Amino acid sequence: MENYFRVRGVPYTQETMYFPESVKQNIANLGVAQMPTVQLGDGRWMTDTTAMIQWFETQIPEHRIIPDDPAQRFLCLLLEDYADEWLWRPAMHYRWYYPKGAYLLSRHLVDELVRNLPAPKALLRWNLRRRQRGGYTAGDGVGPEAVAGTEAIYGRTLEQLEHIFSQRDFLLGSKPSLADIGFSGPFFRHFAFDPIPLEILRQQAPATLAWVARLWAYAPSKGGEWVEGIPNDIGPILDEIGRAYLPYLNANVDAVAAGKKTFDATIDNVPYRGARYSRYRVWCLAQLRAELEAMAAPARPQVEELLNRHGCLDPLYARSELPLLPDQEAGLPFNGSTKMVGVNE
Ligand SMILES: N[C@@H](CCC(=O)N[C@@H](CS)C(=O)NCC(=O)O)C(=O)O
Repeated sequence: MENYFRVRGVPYTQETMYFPESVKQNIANLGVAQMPTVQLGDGRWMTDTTAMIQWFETQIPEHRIIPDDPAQRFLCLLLEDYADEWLWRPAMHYRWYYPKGAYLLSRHLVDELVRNLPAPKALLRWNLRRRQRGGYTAGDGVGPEAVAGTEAIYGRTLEQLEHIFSQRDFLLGSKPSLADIGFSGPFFRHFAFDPIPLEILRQQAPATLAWVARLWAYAPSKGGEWVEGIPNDIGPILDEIGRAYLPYLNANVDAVAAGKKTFDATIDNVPYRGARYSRYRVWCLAQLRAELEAMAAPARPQVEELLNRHGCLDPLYARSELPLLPDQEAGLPFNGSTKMVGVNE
């Protein structure tokens, strides 16, 4: 969200959320407790980066980061969703699995987020490590047999991005798009911040590390252009989405439809055991379909051909019924109905 505000030249101040006060405040203001939240100058509260960015795009027409070209627009939305909802998995893994990350980040987060709880800091840190592993790594499908496969996602991502950022400054050209902002989610505060993935990034993908900083330093006055159409070197990311992310979304749809709060799924040969179901991610899949269906000819058949070439079209439509709640997420970005994973249900 900060990268978005900087790229768009939106002035903001950052404030810490405190546990447990901010959780109560979030629920009262927004219906869900998650970060980041944004308070507008008129006092209104907002949640969910994806929905907030789309809302800000409608409010500030000049220098939009969602392209008008329908194929590029769809690509941006797909890459944003993938980076936000799937690359987050290796990001959480690296942060909480290895003691080096878990000790550093539990110290950092407890020092920053907890001020009034009358408990020893060491206990709070231990409890946070337990909570995060139980909610987001081992307790969200990444058991011992999924560790190597989860780390391989990061390795391939670095190869894909390094190739791109050795050729040009941003994913679609010489200025950022929503796709860059989506990838900044896992990169800016996770891969380029946490000790283990940062060391890998430094050694294996220096051009990608430079992109993290370049995005942070971008301002609308710097200008730039997008290329025409979809660059071929995005293809390997689309292959990955077709092989892994969309099949995961389908396994999640099956779990939500069956009311199974945890599920097992082998995705791209990686056995995830006891992954948490996510109602929010059913909505993500529905949004991607709706975007494609809203596209007119000739863009739609061209995009479908591209998706098909990279194994994304079949898994996008592999489930006929999506088990959405009535009006699910209709209140976003001013009111949320579900959290990212099912920890509030
Ligand atoms: N879809 C939301 C997800 C936000 C989210 O889940 N944020 C995490 C921290 S990065 C969170 O607040 N988790 C709440 C918790 O652990 O209880 C978005 O993109 O804003």
